[in-house]
Amino acid sequence: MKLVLAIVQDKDSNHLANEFIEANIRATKLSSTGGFLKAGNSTFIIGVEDERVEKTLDLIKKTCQSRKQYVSTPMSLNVSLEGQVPYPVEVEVGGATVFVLPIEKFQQY
Ligand code: 2BA
Repeated sequence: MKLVLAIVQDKDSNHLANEFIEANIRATKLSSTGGFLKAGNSTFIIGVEDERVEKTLDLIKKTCQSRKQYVSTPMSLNVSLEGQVPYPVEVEVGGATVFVLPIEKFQQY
């Protein structure tokens, strides 16, 4: 069994949750916040049998789109902008950021 952690954009999260229900893949959706944009996103926790991991990844890949977003200040630059007009910087936010981890034990009580 594997634990799939998938960080997706809020715009795709309801569609993805419905795809999981249809495919009988059990998932928990958490509200999360991106560290860089400090904007809301959704994190799915999915415990899934090894043989269904690829199906899970396929659903995430087909459902989640990458989109461009604009940040009004170059937050990654550690410089003072005093007296300067912030300008929009384009970032490409991925369709999904996915981690697949081994599960040592799975119990339900
Ligand atoms: P955020 O941290 O809000 O990042 C949103 C997008 O901003 C990123 O898209 C990337 O295009 C850009 N970005 C992030 N950090 C940057 C930096 N230091 N300099 C320049 N641009 C930067 P994605 O890479 O597709 O990430 C989407 C969301 O997935 C992230 O939202 C974060 O919540 C999560 N994420 C991405 N990589 C992660 C990782 N290694 N560990 C944990 N969470 C991650």
